[in-house]
Amino acid sequence: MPAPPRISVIIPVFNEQDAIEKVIGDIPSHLPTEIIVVDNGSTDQTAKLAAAMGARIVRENRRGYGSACLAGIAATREPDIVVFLDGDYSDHPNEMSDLIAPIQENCADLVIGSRVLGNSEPGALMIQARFGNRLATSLIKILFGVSYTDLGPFRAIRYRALMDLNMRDKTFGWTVEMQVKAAKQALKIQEMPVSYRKRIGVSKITGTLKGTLKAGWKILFTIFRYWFTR
Ligand SMILES: Nc1nc2c(ncn2[C@@H]2O[C@H](COP(=O)(O)OP(=O)(O)OP(=O)(O)O)[C@@H](O)[C@H]2O)c(=O)[nH]1
Ligand SMILES: [Mg+2]
Repeated sequence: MPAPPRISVIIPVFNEQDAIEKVIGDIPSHLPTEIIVVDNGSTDQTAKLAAAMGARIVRENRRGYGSACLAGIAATREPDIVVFLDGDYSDHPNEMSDLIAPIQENCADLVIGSRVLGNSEPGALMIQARFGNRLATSLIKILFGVSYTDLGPFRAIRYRALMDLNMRDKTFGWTVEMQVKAAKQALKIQEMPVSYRKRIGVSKITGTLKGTLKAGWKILFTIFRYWFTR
Protein backbone atom coordinates (compact mmCIF):
# COMPACT_ATOMS: atom_id res chain seq x y z
CA MET A 1 0.00 0.00 0.00
CA PRO A 2 1.40 3.44 -0.92
CA ALA A 3 1.87 5.86 1.96
CA PRO A 4 -1.05 8.30 2.35
CA PRO A 5 -0.31 11.72 0.83
CA ARG A 6 0.87 14.49 3.13
CA ILE A 7 -1.73 17.24 2.89
CA SER A 8 -1.40 20.84 4.07
CA VAL A 9 -4.62 22.82 4.35
CA ILE A 10 -4.18 26.60 4.12
CA ILE A 11 -6.96 28.85 5.45
CA PRO A 12 -6.49 32.62 4.96
CA VAL A 13 -8.45 34.54 7.56
CA PHE A 14 -9.29 38.09 8.40
CA ASN A 15 -11.62 38.46 11.40
CA GLU A 16 -13.51 35.16 11.15
CA GLN A 17 -13.99 34.43 14.86
CA ASP A 18 -17.58 33.25 14.46
CA ALA A 19 -16.73 30.82 11.67
CA ILE A 20 -13.21 29.47 12.11
CA GLU A 21 -14.01 26.75 14.67
CA LYS A 22 -16.72 25.32 12.42
CA VAL A 23 -14.40 25.39 9.39
CA ILE A 24 -11.61 23.53 11.18
CA GLY A 25 -14.06 21.21 12.94
CA ASP A 26 -15.54 20.04 9.62
CA ILE A 27 -12.21 19.10 8.03
CA PRO A 28 -12.10 15.28 7.96
CA SER A 29 -9.62 14.59 10.76
CA HIS A 30 -7.83 11.73 9.01
CA LEU A 31 -6.93 13.84 5.96
CA PRO A 32 -4.57 16.74 6.61
CA THR A 33 -1.08 16.44 7.96
CA GLU A 34 -1.44 20.00 9.14
CA ILE A 35 -3.87 22.91 9.07
CA ILE A 36 -2.26 26.30 8.57
CA VAL A 37 -4.41 29.29 9.45
CA VAL A 38 -2.92 32.48 8.05
CA ASP A 39 -4.03 35.34 10.20
CA ASN A 40 -4.10 38.41 7.97
CA GLY A 41 -4.13 41.01 10.74
CA SER A 42 -7.31 39.98 12.55
CA THR A 43 -8.31 42.16 15.45
CA ASP A 44 -10.66 39.57 16.95
CA GLN A 45 -10.25 36.11 18.51
CA THR A 46 -9.77 34.21 15.22
CA ALA A 47 -6.13 33.19 15.78
CA LYS A 48 -6.67 32.15 19.39
CA LEU A 49 -9.68 30.00 18.53
CA ALA A 50 -7.92 28.41 15.55
CA ALA A 51 -4.86 27.55 17.65
CA ALA A 52 -7.10 25.96 20.27
CA MET A 53 -8.53 23.74 17.48
CA GLY A 54 -5.01 22.48 16.69
CA ALA A 55 -4.18 24.70 13.71
CA ARG A 56 -0.74 26.19 13.19
CA ILE A 57 -1.02 29.97 13.10
CA VAL A 58 1.03 31.95 10.63
CA ARG A 59 0.85 35.72 10.84
CA GLU A 60 0.92 37.89 7.71
CA ASN A 61 0.44 41.56 8.33
CA ARG A 62 0.45 42.59 4.67
CA ARG A 63 -3.26 42.55 3.94
CA GLY A 64 -4.71 40.78 0.95
CA TYR A 65 -6.04 37.33 0.09
CA GLY A 66 -2.99 36.47 -2.06
CA SER A 67 -0.53 37.70 0.57
CA ALA A 68 -2.17 35.39 3.07
CA CYS A 69 -2.07 32.40 0.69
CA LEU A 70 1.59 33.08 -0.18
CA ALA A 71 2.50 33.18 3.52
CA GLY A 72 0.66 29.88 3.99
CA ILE A 73 2.60 28.24 1.16
CA ALA A 74 5.90 29.53 2.58
CA ALA A 75 5.01 27.90 5.89
CA THR A 76 4.37 24.42 4.44
CA ARG A 77 6.91 21.64 4.85
CA GLU A 78 7.01 20.13 1.36
CA PRO A 79 3.68 18.26 1.48
CA ASP A 80 2.33 16.24 -1.46
CA ILE A 81 -0.91 18.21 -1.80
CA VAL A 82 -1.99 21.70 -0.74
CA VAL A 83 -5.67 22.48 -0.16
CA PHE A 84 -6.97 26.06 0.02
CA LEU A 85 -10.14 26.81 1.93
CA ASP A 86 -11.85 30.02 3.03
CA GLY A 87 -12.33 30.76 6.72
CA ASP A 88 -15.90 32.07 6.57
CA TYR A 89 -17.65 28.66 6.48
CA SER A 90 -18.99 29.20 2.96
CA ASP A 91 -17.21 26.10 1.69
CA HIS A 92 -17.97 22.61 3.01
CA PRO A 93 -14.67 21.27 4.36
CA ASN A 94 -16.18 17.78 4.76
CA GLU A 95 -16.06 17.51 0.93
CA MET A 96 -12.26 17.57 0.98
CA SER A 97 -11.83 13.85 0.21
CA ASP A 98 -13.67 14.27 -3.10
CA LEU A 99 -11.58 17.31 -3.93
CA ILE A 100 -8.23 15.59 -3.52
CA ALA A 101 -9.24 12.22 -4.99
CA PRO A 102 -8.29 13.06 -8.62
CA ILE A 103 -4.80 14.10 -7.47
CA GLN A 104 -4.38 10.96 -5.38
CA GLU A 105 -5.46 8.87 -8.36
CA ASN A 106 -2.96 10.69 -10.57
CA CYS A 107 -5.74 12.02 -12.79
CA ALA A 108 -5.11 15.70 -11.96
CA ASP A 109 -2.54 18.19 -10.71
CA LEU A 110 -5.11 20.87 -9.92
CA VAL A 111 -8.72 20.39 -8.80
CA ILE A 112 -10.99 23.43 -8.63
CA GLY A 113 -14.05 23.11 -6.41
CA SER A 114 -16.86 24.39 -8.62
CA ARG A 115 -19.75 26.02 -6.79
CA VAL A 116 -21.54 26.40 -10.11
CA LEU A 117 -21.56 22.64 -10.72
CA GLY A 118 -22.37 21.85 -7.08
CA ASN A 119 -25.19 22.79 -4.74
CA SER A 120 -25.17 26.42 -3.80
CA GLU A 121 -27.53 27.61 -1.09
CA PRO A 122 -29.85 30.30 -2.54
CA GLY A 123 -28.20 33.69 -2.12
CA ALA A 124 -24.79 32.24 -1.26
CA LEU A 125 -23.24 32.81 -4.66
CA MET A 126 -24.34 36.33 -5.36
CA ILE A 127 -25.42 37.49 -8.79
CA GLN A 128 -22.29 39.61 -9.21
CA ALA A 129 -20.11 36.59 -8.38
CA ARG A 130 -21.97 34.43 -10.90
CA PHE A 131 -21.64 37.10 -13.57
CA GLY A 132 -17.94 37.61 -12.77
CA ASN A 133 -17.31 33.88 -12.93
CA ARG A 134 -19.04 33.64 -16.31
CA LEU A 135 -17.09 36.52 -17.76
CA ALA A 136 -13.73 35.39 -16.40
CA THR A 137 -14.12 31.73 -17.33
CA SER A 138 -15.35 32.64 -20.84
CA LEU A 139 -12.28 34.81 -21.35
CA ILE A 140 -9.99 32.04 -20.10
CA LYS A 141 -11.65 29.62 -22.53
CA ILE A 142 -11.16 32.01 -25.46
CA LEU A 143 -7.61 33.10 -24.59
CA PHE A 144 -6.15 29.93 -23.05
CA GLY A 145 -8.44 27.17 -24.36
CA VAL A 146 -9.29 25.67 -20.98
CA SER A 147 -12.87 25.29 -19.71
CA TYR A 148 -13.55 26.28 -16.11
CA THR A 149 -16.94 27.08 -14.59
CA ASP A 150 -15.76 28.82 -11.41
CA LEU A 151 -12.93 30.69 -9.69
CA GLY A 152 -13.88 29.21 -6.33
CA PRO A 153 -11.55 29.37 -3.33
CA PHE A 154 -11.85 25.68 -2.31
CA ARG A 155 -9.20 23.91 -4.39
CA ALA A 156 -6.44 21.33 -4.22
CA ILE A 157 -3.12 21.27 -6.03
CA ARG A 158 -0.09 19.02 -6.16
CA TYR A 159 2.68 20.77 -4.24
CA ARG A 160 5.29 20.44 -6.99
CA ALA A 161 2.88 21.91 -9.54
CA LEU A 162 2.14 24.77 -7.16
CA MET A 163 5.85 25.55 -6.84
CA ASP A 164 6.20 25.58 -10.63
CA LEU A 165 3.35 28.10 -10.93
CA ASN A 166 5.45 30.65 -9.04
CA MET A 167 2.39 32.42 -7.65
CA ARG A 168 2.66 36.20 -7.20
CA ASP A 169 -0.70 37.96 -6.80
CA LYS A 170 -1.21 39.52 -3.39
CA THR A 171 -4.92 40.26 -3.57
CA PHE A 172 -7.98 38.89 -5.33
CA GLY A 173 -6.23 38.01 -8.58
CA TRP A 174 -4.84 35.01 -6.71
CA THR A 175 -7.41 32.38 -7.70
CA VAL A 176 -7.50 33.34 -11.36
CA GLU A 177 -3.70 33.61 -11.54
CA MET A 178 -3.48 29.97 -10.47
CA GLN A 179 -6.01 28.86 -13.07
CA VAL A 180 -4.50 30.84 -15.94
CA LYS A 181 -0.96 29.71 -15.15
CA ALA A 182 -2.14 26.11 -14.82
CA ALA A 183 -3.70 26.42 -18.28
CA LYS A 184 -0.52 27.90 -19.74
CA GLN A 185 1.61 25.15 -18.23
CA ALA A 186 -0.84 22.51 -19.48
CA LEU A 187 -1.36 21.00 -16.04
CA LYS A 188 -3.90 18.21 -15.67
CA ILE A 189 -6.92 20.17 -14.48
CA GLN A 190 -10.27 18.94 -13.18
CA GLU A 191 -13.27 20.57 -11.60
CA MET A 192 -15.18 18.93 -8.76
CA PRO A 193 -18.71 20.04 -7.82
CA VAL A 194 -18.68 21.50 -4.30
CA SER A 195 -21.41 22.88 -2.06
CA TYR A 196 -21.53 26.50 -0.98
CA ARG A 197 -23.51 28.32 1.68
CA LYS A 198 -23.91 31.86 2.94
CA ARG A 199 -20.87 32.99 4.89
CA ILE A 200 -20.90 33.44 8.65
CA GLY A 201 -20.04 37.00 9.64
CA VAL A 202 -19.85 40.20 7.66
CA SER A 203 -19.36 39.98 3.89
CA LYS A 204 -16.14 41.69 2.87
CA ILE A 205 -15.80 41.32 -0.88
CA THR A 206 -18.65 40.13 -3.06
CA GLY A 207 -21.20 41.54 -0.63
CA THR A 208 -20.02 45.11 -1.15
CA LEU A 209 -20.00 47.22 -4.32
CA LYS A 210 -16.46 48.46 -3.72
CA GLY A 211 -15.18 44.94 -3.01
CA THR A 212 -16.87 43.53 -6.11
CA LEU A 213 -15.50 46.24 -8.39
CA LYS A 214 -11.99 45.94 -7.00
CA ALA A 215 -11.96 42.14 -7.21
CA GLY A 216 -13.60 42.13 -10.67
CA TRP A 217 -11.11 44.59 -12.08
CA LYS A 218 -8.18 42.68 -10.59
CA ILE A 219 -9.43 39.39 -12.03
CA LEU A 220 -9.79 40.79 -15.56
CA PHE A 221 -6.43 42.57 -15.34
CA THR A 222 -4.77 39.31 -14.27
CA ILE A 223 -6.25 37.32 -17.17
CA PHE A 224 -5.02 39.85 -19.74
CA ARG A 225 -1.67 40.27 -18.04
CA TYR A 226 -0.85 36.58 -18.42
CA TRP A 227 -2.27 36.58 -21.93
CA PHE A 228 0.08 39.38 -23.03
CA THR A 229 3.10 37.81 -21.33
CA ARG A 230 2.54 34.34 -22.76
N1 LIG B 1 -11.57 40.34 2.42
C1 LIG B 1 -10.40 39.85 2.80
N2 LIG B 1 -10.36 38.58 3.16
C2 LIG B 1 -9.20 38.08 3.56
C3 LIG B 1 -8.03 38.86 3.59
N3 LIG B 1 -7.05 38.09 4.05
C4 LIG B 1 -7.57 36.90 4.29
N4 LIG B 1 -8.92 36.88 4.00
C5 LIG B 1 -9.80 35.70 4.11
O1 LIG B 1 -10.04 35.22 2.79
C6 LIG B 1 -11.28 34.51 2.72
C7 LIG B 1 -12.12 35.06 1.58
O2 LIG B 1 -12.59 36.36 1.86
P1 LIG B 1 -14.13 36.72 1.83
O3 LIG B 1 -14.27 38.02 2.54
O4 LIG B 1 -14.95 35.58 2.33
O5 LIG B 1 -14.37 36.94 0.28
P2 LIG B 1 -15.58 36.47 -0.62
O6 LIG B 1 -15.94 35.06 -0.29
O7 LIG B 1 -15.22 36.82 -2.02
O8 LIG B 1 -16.73 37.45 -0.25
P3 LIG B 1 -17.70 37.51 1.04
O9 LIG B 1 -17.73 36.12 1.65
O10 LIG B 1 -18.99 37.95 0.49
O11 LIG B 1 -17.07 38.51 1.95
C8 LIG B 1 -11.91 34.66 4.11
O12 LIG B 1 -11.59 33.50 4.86
C9 LIG B 1 -11.21 35.90 4.65
O13 LIG B 1 -11.22 35.90 6.08
C10 LIG B 1 -8.08 40.23 3.21
O14 LIG B 1 -7.10 40.96 3.22
N5 LIG B 1 -9.28 40.66 2.80
MG1 LIG C 1 -16.49 34.36 1.46
